[in-house]
Amino acid sequence: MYALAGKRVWVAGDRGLVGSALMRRLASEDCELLASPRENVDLRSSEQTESWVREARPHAVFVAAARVGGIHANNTRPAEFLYDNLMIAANVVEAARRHQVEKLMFLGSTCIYPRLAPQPIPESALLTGPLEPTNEWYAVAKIAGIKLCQAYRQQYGCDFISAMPTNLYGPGDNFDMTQGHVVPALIAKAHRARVKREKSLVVWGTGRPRREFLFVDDAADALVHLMKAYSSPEIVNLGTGSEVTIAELVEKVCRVVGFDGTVLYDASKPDGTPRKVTDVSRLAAMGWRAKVGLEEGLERAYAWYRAHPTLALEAMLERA
Ligand code: GFB
Repeated sequence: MYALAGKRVWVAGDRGLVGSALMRRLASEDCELLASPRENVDLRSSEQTESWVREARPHAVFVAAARVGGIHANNTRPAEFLYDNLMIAANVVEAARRHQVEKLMFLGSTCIYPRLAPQPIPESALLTGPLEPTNEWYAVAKIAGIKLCQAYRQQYGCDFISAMPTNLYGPGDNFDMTQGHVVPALIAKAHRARVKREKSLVVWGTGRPRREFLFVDDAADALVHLMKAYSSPEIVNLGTGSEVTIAELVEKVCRVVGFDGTVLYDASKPDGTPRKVTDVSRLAAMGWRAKVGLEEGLERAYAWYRAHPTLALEAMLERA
């Protein structure tokens, strides 16, 4: 067991979806929380990362900082998704080694697995086949991050571990209708359609892909659990083990938001990987399982979105 009590814990990416959930979750641990100031510390810079870690001297690090986005963002900004995520992973891992960080948790993603991996996807599927082209740049950077943790453990004895969260959603998400992931984008679209009394809502792709969605506060809880209880080079999936089609997700989002118009599918937009549901037995064997179901999670995400009217307004104005 690794005790967080009395430790300085740095959440890299504390303002993002996962990072902010980690900050909420870690508030109930008896540790000192550190957040690097965005204005002075660009984690793509090795000098700035190194000098922050040298001064802050964290005992433990969660690497939740990343360039992230939905299928369209991934597909259209390959250089940023590859470069930014490679640099963040390399800089944080190396600075952590140099300054004797006791434990580091690197966050990957389930898009690291082959496009046609066996379902539910076991951790052993890593590097067994070609990646999904819409997000291969992000996936390659995340695979490099995993391999850095494994290499630093092997060569330097660093206690660095990696977890692979499935598609996350919840408070603090990016509700941008073009750049965000499917859950926040659909919430924003359905909300706008209801408020503007539009007759229809356009959903990308065929509606047939299957995805697994994990509420972000559940993900943060699992990450803290692993930080305390897990120490191994093997990666660990973070998910619920259950899946829905995008069409089923759309129905649920429309119900939560109160939009009852027509749903149109734009098949000119990519579906991405056909199916992605994780095998969560490794995490379950460590005594952890998800608590928040999809309906409840969608309600909580929508409540957060409505409580942040500037975001709701921006989303409405953006495509108005
Ligand atoms: O969440 P999402 O963008 O990412 O899309 P991925 C999931 C599915 O929802 C795709 C469909 O089949 C989309 O075509 N979809 C329908 C929409 N309507 C929309 C919409 O309005 N917005 C969005 N974004 N999707 C991501 C990767 O893949 O998964 C990332 O690109 C990351 O790298 C993340 O790994 C977890 O699940 O396809």
